[in-house]
Amino acid sequence: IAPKVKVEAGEVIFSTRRKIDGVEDRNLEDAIYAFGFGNRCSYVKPFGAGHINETYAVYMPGEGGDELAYVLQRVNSNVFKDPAGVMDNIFGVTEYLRNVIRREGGDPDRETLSYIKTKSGCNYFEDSEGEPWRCYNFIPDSVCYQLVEEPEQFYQSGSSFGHFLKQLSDYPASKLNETIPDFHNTIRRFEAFQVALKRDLKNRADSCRPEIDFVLAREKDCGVLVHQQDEGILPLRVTHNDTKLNNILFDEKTGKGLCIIDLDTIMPGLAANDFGDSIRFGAATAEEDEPNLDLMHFDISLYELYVKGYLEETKDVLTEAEIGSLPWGARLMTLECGIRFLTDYLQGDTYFKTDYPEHNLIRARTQFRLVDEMEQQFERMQEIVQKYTK
Ligand code: ADP
Ligand code: GN1
Ligand code: MG
Repeated sequence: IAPKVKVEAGEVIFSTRRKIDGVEDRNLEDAIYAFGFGNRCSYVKPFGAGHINETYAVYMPGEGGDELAYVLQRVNSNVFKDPAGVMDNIFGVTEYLRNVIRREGGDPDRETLSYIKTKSGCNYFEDSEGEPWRCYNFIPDSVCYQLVEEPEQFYQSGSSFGHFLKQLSDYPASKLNETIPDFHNTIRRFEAFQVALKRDLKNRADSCRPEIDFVLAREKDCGVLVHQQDEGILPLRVTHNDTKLNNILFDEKTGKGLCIIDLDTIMPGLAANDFGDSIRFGAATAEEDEPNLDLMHFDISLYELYVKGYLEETKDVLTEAEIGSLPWGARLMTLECGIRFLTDYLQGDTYFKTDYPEHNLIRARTQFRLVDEMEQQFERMQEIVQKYTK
């Protein structure tokens, strides 16, 4: 049984009531004032477990004491070179979603994020070092998980991401900025890996020969979906592109999928990639950075639950070719993510946040373990998709 791994807030790092020893972040403080919380804010804690942005929980005085009221994020400008473009996408998509949710009879304040403008009316704040900050309302009575705790959660996750695809199916894709070019172009990811390997900047290649060989043996696989996209067999849709379990909030009371978060990478993309990224992260028996590979397996029963939830929502929207491409999405998003971790390891950890020198290598290994097991069970994975298409 998987351990409970809810996402919790850390220690107080900023407070308007007392000085916090050893922590001073003028930019964080400036951001708090820029969004108008100023002295009203009680305190701030680091929050979340994303690999890219810095996330903070902002507490305000409430009726029953201090309450987590806002989520404040410093956007990683090394990853997102055009923060204004990112924020345009986010404001555009969330405003659109609010209307869709209203029409569905849902609650737009809970089922999508409500971003807040700065006091001067901008959709983000640029600090003294030029780094972008943005802010949204925390959704009360919601939880976020690093691992599937109850299998039902993964069914909910499939259903939510499937529903999200449907909600955005008429969103004008031409309005979207491509926030990270070629984000899920697996061929380009393979090429970037080859460059990193050739340069071997940190002399790390010798420490990961089996992993390097694993990737090199799968060069052809990298083109499977990209070619189908180029040939027009697979259509582009508005996709989320980062559909990890920890990018969805669950309703604490009902346990149902509530709100999709982390909208930075919403771009035109393939349905198979969104499906696949969810499987990569959620249909696994251990966390992405589990050092003990014996604990890491692809759980095909979780896969089946996700397929069920996802196809219940999307089977009348997706084309036959798209449905057929879903199992490949799982294999390739897992392979691609492993390639990205390994590339970052070879380059010296400049992209993903790491806690220790081998962190990216450990992550790459878990992904390749999953790929290996998916390859072995691929026929079964395809049968399961067919089963829920009828
Ligand atoms: P990143 O790009 O760094 O992943 P996210 O927008 O996904 O940024 O936020 C980082 C993490 O913060 C999420 O994975 C989640 O753990 C946590 N988080 C963000 N918003 C909430 C929320 N409203 N409730 C609970 N956790 C949240
Ligand atoms: C990053 O930001 P976060 O932690 O949700 C990454 C994803 C990877 C994921 C691996 C913008 O997601 O593409 O799949 O880490 N996001 C970006 O855990 O690169
Ligand atoms: Mg995230």
